[in-house]
Amino acid sequence: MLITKSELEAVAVKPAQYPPDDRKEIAFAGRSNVGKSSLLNLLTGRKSLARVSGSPGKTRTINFYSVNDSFRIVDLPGYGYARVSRSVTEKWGDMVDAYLKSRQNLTVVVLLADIRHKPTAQDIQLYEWLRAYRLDGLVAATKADKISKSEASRNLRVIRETLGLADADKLLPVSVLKRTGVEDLLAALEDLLR
Ligand SMILES: Nc1nc2c(ncn2[C@@H]2O[C@H](COP(=O)(O)OP(=O)(O)OP(=O)(O)O)[C@@H](O)[C@H]2O)c(=O)[nH]1
Ligand SMILES: [Mg+2]
Repeated sequence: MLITKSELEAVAVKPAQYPPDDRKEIAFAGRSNVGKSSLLNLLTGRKSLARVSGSPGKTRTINFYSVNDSFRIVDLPGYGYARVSRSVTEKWGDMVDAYLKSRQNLTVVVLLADIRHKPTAQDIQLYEWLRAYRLDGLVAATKADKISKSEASRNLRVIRETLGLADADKLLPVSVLKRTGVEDLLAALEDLLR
């Protein structure tokens, strides 16, 4: 799949602000700072379509991007970011929960996990939830440029085991810095959108 057109279509903090559920959506979910917005920019070939930051908690709204006029990629705020007040954190969670639980046209959720770290309890919970709802899921292991090849294959095994991925489940290493893993990810998404 080649992405030839992408644009911000809607920004939402509640369901009334979502665009119509007339086409399939792929959501990017994962911890704050894991690289969701960066990966969106890499896939769409647009450096500053989504805002990226070195400090966690950059994306605070649910951002809907129209892609090729045919489907959407939805950039979600990250979880597990402690430097905001508890009530803000809860609202954040509720906002993402409402999207994940109610969106009829949500087809695929890409869970992003930092290749350097063991998935957290929240990562595990999200992945289990996706399975329970029989949503198509795949996992992208981000920031693959940060470690050596041998370390990467060891860590990919740990991520697989910790999340309880089945052999058929996809775990794809990606690096925004080195621009690697994009084609495999796009091919996997294309399959799941069919
Ligand atoms: N080395 C390296 N850095 C990356 C990569 N992907 C993202 N980053 C950096 O990680 C930081 C966080 O990236 P974002 O894309 O803003 O992360 P996010 O998951 O959208 O974060 P929130 O919006 O807070 O949930 C930025 O400083 C990025 O430049 C990667 O593949 N390699
Ligand atoms: Mg972001």
